Amino acid sequence: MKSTPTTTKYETAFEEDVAKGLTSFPKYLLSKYIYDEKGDKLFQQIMNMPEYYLTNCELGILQSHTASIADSFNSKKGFDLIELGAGDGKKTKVLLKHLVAKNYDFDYLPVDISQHVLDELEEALKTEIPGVNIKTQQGTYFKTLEKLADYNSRKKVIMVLGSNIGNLLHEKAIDFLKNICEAMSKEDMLFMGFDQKKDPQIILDAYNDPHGITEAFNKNLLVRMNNELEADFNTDDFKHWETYNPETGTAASYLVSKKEQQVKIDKLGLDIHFDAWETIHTEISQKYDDNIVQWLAKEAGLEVIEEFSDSENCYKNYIFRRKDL
Ligand code: AVI
Repeated sequence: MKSTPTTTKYETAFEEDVAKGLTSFPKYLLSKYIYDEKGDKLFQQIMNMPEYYLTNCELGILQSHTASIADSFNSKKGFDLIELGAGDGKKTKVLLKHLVAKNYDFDYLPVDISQHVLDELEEALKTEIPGVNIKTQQGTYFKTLEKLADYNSRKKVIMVLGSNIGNLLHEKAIDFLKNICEAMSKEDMLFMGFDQKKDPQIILDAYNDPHGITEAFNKNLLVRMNNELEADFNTDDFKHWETYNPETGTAASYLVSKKEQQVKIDKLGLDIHFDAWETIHTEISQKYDDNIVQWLAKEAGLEVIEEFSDSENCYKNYIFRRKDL
């Protein structure tokens, strides 16, 4: 049965994106919508799972290369450390502790869409690392970057941890890097984490844990549609499925309909038909190697000037500069 939206006017981007994604073929949903309050909590749990090696790998890199990383951040007039997507700051605190202990002259500007996340981070830093001069920035990455482009009295270090770039297709990742590049001056740098290609089984296990946490995280898209769009998805009728293509380095998440079914999304006036075993593509988590990272950098007008990794090259944090200045 054909399913077309009965209305073209949507109140929110979520409504519009859901209507577009579920009336396309093949069906898809955007992974950014996983992150409501429950999705944030599930992602915290994912980061604490042994299978989700990314967090510990990056934490290990920050712990074992703290002094060199801090040194590369520094300049004569000190620096402003701008972190995009600050979260709970667990990994960043390793750097902040060192920077404060060694009396570096810096301000810390965490950027997050959620004021609640920023308030909690500020509160935690007050007691855990009181020497940090924190200036929280609430807003989207792009809006904040535009604003911070004029922040030029001293060196800017833009930091993006967690391999967040991996949730973007290459084309979008280049746009993201270009936006950052445009906000950078000659002396500024970008410090960014990229999960690396590795044994495909390790990657599959990270996104297909036996505890069912990643499954609940993926299915939170269905739960959100039920809660916010008056939909009647039965989460048990969908299977969480993960694939990894070792050639392209792309891990992809799907929700697969276990049977032929009809789902109503009342708020959008939609009746969505699923064939048995039809898919909804929900997320990509791209894995990289040096060649891909250098190519992305070049396309965006950046160049890699240094890299830090763990002993098994499981994960890398690269430092980039603008190439054209
Ligand atoms: C936030 N992002 C980098 C995570 C990732 O690894 O793609 C989200 C995630 N999805 C499933 N597990 C974790």
